[in-house]
Amino acid sequence: MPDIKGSQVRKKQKARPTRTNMPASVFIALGSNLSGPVGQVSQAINELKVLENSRFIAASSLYKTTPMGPQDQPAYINAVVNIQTTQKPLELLHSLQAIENSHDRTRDTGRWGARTLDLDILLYGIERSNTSELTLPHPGLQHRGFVLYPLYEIEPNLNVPHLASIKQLLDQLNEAMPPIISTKNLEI
Ligand code: A4P
Ligand code: MG
Repeated sequence: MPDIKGSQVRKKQKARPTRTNMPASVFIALGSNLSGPVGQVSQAINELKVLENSRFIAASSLYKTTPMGPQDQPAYINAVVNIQTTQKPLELLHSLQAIENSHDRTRDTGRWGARTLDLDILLYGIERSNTSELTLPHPGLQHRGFVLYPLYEIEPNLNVPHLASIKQLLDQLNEAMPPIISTKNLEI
């Protein structure tokens, strides 16, 4: 006699969507202070809109921010994008690095040096990672106004996994909001 009960159970388990195929909500920080930063960030946002196996949810405004780190470098343009993706965390990191490279990103400018385009994964769902290749949530998230303000703009009710609400993080930071760049009438 075939084990009908067992095979039905197995069938049911097979039909159920597995957690690994569920899209994750991901927040990505964009930053640039070289080679036309407004254009660099705007173009990168367009590239994220068509990222493979992903759905674009929202993009913040563009913020003009004072450099963190060495002060003898141009001001930055920063923004945050929210996507849903079925790309796995490391796969996504490599996709973002490929976009950085296509923007002529070099990695020889020293710590916190000027760059054409930086794409950092701030949050990948509630995922935690503690390797040097990928740290999640991004370790700088709660210390950076240029990340928290655009994040707050697109998700004001966000509870930052493993940290606090976005409002609490902004209160703790106690930093003025950087100016928003109007991209109307701008050649980008
Ligand atoms: N890496 C680990 N975790 C992550 C993550 N969550 N997302 C690894 C992305 N990458 C992650 O990155 C260095 C390594 O971090 C990679 O190999 C990756 O595997 P990188 O992009 O090559 O170098 P980086 O960005 O210069 O490094 P770092 O230290 O992350 O710099 P930050 O923290 O991004 O700071 N001032 C203003 N106003 N606005 C800015 O955007 N950005 C920086 C760079 C300095 N000052 C700034 C700004
Ligand atoms: Mg980076």
